[in-house]
Amino acid sequence: MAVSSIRDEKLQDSDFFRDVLAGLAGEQKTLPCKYLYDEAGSLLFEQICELDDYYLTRTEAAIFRQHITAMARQVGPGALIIEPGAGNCEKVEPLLEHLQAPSGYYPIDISPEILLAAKERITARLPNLEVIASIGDFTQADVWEGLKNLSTQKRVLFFPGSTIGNFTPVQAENLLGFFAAKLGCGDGLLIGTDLVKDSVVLERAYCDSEHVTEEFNKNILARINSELNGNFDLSLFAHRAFYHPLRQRVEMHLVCLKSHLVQVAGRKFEFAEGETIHTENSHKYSISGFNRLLLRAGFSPVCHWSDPQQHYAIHYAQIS
Ligand code: AVI
Repeated sequence: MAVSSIRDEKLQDSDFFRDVLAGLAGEQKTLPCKYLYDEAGSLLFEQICELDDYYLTRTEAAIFRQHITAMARQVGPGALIIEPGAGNCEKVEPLLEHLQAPSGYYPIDISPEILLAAKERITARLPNLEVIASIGDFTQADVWEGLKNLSTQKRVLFFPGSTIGNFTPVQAENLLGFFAAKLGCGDGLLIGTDLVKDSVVLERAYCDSEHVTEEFNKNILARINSELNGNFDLSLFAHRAFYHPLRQRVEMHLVCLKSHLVQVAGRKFEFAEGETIHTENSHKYSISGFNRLLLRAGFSPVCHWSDPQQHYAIHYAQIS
């Protein structure tokens, strides 16, 4: 068999291939936001986190800094901290440092390089802490298997970054329900959410003046071009992000500027002028709205910490 046809077969077997083709075939074209994060997309996201207009990352970090002692007290002694989608594990470090005799740290991530480098860094800083790195997709059952062999007084799931906002409320409820099923009575969840606020502040965060979010959004088309043999002309699409008050979310789209045909993996897709590809939702919650979501998923809300401007919140909830 020729090398190119083996490559094509592999390509057609991938989730990326299936999801992109299905997403572009719909009435409202969509692309799952998880595909924004290839290597280039992840670097652009890191840049977004540093932007003045993108308040989320620095606000969450400030809340952690200010309330870390109270958070550690709430988690309690002897806890095992589990972090799905841990990445470089930087956000959890202050918490690990402040905990009383934690029984271990169990980060889960799809990138072995990033996770193993983080494990080394944490072990050098906290040599008494057992770090058990689990490599894989945190929505899959196998990456949680390692927990069965670990005895602990209490498990606490750490899920910062407002990642939960990128799921629809129904998906978020299912994901939190999946997390709840990994925990037992008295176990906890420490989770970051972006709060509902003035649409001007929200839209500035997702339409930043330095155009990094625009580049991040368009990068998904570049990724399709290089990985799925697409021929998107990036100059024929514009970045658009707006707050939808009824859905309480910022929607990110790519707007087609001129009607034309695009080919992806040999399939043709028609684009009309003004038509959009919906690339991301970023849901915003009130405190009470998120508490209701926690309850539906099987958690009892305990407390939350916020910043003075009420832009962002970190919630602690438990299984009771
Ligand atoms: C990863 N996630 C929480 C970000 C957010 O704010 O929804 C992703 C993002 N999209 C555009 N800017 C940042």
